[in-house]
Amino acid sequence: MAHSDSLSRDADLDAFWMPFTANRQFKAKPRLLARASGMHYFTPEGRQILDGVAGLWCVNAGHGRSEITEAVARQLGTLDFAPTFQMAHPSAFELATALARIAPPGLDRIFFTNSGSESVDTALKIALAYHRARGDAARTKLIGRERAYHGVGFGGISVGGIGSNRKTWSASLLPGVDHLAHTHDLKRNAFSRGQPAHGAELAEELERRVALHDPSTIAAVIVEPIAGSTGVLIPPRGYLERLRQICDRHGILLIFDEVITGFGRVGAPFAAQEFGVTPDIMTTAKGLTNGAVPMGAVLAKRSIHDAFMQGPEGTIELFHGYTYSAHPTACAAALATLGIYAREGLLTRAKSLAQYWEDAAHSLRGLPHVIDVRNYGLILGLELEPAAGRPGARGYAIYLDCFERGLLVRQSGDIIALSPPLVVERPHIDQMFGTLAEALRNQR
Ligand code: PXG
Repeated sequence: MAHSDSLSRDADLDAFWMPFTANRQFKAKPRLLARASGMHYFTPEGRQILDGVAGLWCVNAGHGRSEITEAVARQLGTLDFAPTFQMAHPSAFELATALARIAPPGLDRIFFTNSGSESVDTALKIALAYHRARGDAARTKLIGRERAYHGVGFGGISVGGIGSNRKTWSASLLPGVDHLAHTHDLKRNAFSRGQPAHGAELAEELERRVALHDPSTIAAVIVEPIAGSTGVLIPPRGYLERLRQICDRHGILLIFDEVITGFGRVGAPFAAQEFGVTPDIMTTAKGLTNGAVPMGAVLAKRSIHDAFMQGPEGTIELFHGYTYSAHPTACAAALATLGIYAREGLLTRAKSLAQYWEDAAHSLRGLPHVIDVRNYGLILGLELEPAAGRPGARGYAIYLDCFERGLLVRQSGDIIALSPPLVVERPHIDQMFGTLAEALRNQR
């Protein structure tokens, strides 16, 4: 066994304070991943695990892509780091140009970050600064949505709609934030295939928030086109279109957080294109580099960017950026990734598999505890009846059982999500739903 495959004698489990993890539970019975290739992870013992979630919704081209490895190695050997403050390096421009080419119409000005959380905070800051740059400085309010996940920065948790976050850090959230209702409605929409039929009217809530606060005070609305982390909530038909109309009516910017829906997950490069609704600003990360190197990008309409390009030429127009914005290694990984997506047609491949995926998903209907199956592109949300008095326990049991059976899924409370690499083949899909069915039957 290679040294790096397993824990060395010098490493114990205590020092690493793990993110979004039940640390004590994990450390009592750790699950380690040592290698990955194509559709699979391998444990240190060599057990093969089918990756049902593209790592964490990010490895869209599958694991171990040599094109990315080689591009990163080449870049590190040529230019390991270059500042992008007041200077730059060529691949930053190449990547921005390549991204603009696959972006929704007009979103061709690109700001680089290192993660989804940074993309969200960057987008919110751009929105606020944009209104100010145009002399509309009273627009300071932001509107998010219940059950939204926008990463972990203070901006992101403020517009996010996760109760526990808002409780723990309640005194430190951004002021002037309001939330729309979420769109999850099992009574009317359970077992929908694709976009649910009911709930477009929930967008009218925005009109009410606007009336309450006065339109002249609202800077932006941020939503995930499909909410991922909080359990795969697919937008009702007509909902996003109505949000767009209301924002237009009142001069409010619409931000789509496409950190998980971007880069082919829904069958088009971005959900904006798939749903035919163009936001003013879009946040991305994850699939941008196939998860190989941390990187995010915020795509803004040219008119938003141009509003900043005024005043004396020597002024810094947007006082914002990260040491690692457009890091050369990340740019190299992203360019190689976009090359793979283009050559292999991965940004639209989900569309050709979506029907097969949907039929396989809905075969779970009727199995023990299943109260909803929902799907879009290559995404599954499987909702289970919570065990009495033990919310989340059933979801965790299924997650563990699947892992034992050689399938990696994501669990959020009693909801299980799948979002495989976009190179998935039909036999993998059969295996995923077969394993899930066994795990469900195995539950009491
Ligand atoms: N926005 C959205 C919509 C996300 O899904 C972020 C922002 C933050 O990205 P970073 O790169 O800062 O983590 C995310 C992250 C899950 C899961 O299990 C989802 C995310 C992260 C971890 C787990 O669904 N999404």
